[in-house]
Amino acid sequence: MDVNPPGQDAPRGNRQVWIAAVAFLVAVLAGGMAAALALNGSPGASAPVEPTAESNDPILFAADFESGDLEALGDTPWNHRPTPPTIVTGDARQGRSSAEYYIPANGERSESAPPGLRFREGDVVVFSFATQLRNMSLDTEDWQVLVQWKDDGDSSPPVALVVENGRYEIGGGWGRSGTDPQSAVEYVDLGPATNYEWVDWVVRIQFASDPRQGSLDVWRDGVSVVTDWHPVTGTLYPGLESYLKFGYYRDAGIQTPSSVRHDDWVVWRQ
Ligand SMILES: [Ca+2]
Repeated sequence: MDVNPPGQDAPRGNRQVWIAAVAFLVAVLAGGMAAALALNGSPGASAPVEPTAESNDPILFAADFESGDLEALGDTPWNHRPTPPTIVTGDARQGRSSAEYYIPANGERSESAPPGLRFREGDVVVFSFATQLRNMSLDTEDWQVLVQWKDDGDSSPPVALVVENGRYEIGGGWGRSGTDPQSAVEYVDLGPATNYEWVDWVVRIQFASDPRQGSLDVWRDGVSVVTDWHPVTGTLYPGLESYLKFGYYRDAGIQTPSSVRHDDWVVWRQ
């Protein structure tokens, strides 16, 4: 490229190029930082704190699995293919016990759907919980789901916390009615997934079928990893309510017997 057009002296031309190069570099760095902040969140954003007795934010659901029974999770045998969750003692995130969702070879799901949790247009709800993967196949593209904010319809959920290719991700949207194509899906990365490591999650969802209104914030181990993300398919599907399902749900073709432990679930409305 000729940086010294005829009639211009070389030193001036070089200086202009150098200044332009620096300006370009600054613009690229600024753009990169903005993009990184969009995905990774602002460093100063702190996670919502669980309501106190004096708070106006009502707690909708809580389960620490210390009582030894799973009654609070409701009775949904259709979610147990083939095994229901069990209470396990030791290596808990909180207290002594947690809930273990186990899937053997050729199994498909072991999930809980706490009764009475319904999410509608305009609801803003915070979900605080901890998960631990155990003996999970991590180097696979086969889908594996830990939490679903599931629509009432037959499609895949608008929002789900998943593990894929050794990473945690959150997103969804496959099968939303009225979306063209209906296979539109969008996930954002939440960092590496490692077996036998407890991870604390806080997920704040503004439920809306309009992508301009529906938004997600996520904190991982107290660090903001997603800030004000608006999935293109919204956080609800039009005309449908959503509910909460958590546990472990995966491609039935996965042969490895593995499990997911959950502990310290608290859900509240903001
Ligand atoms: Ca516990």
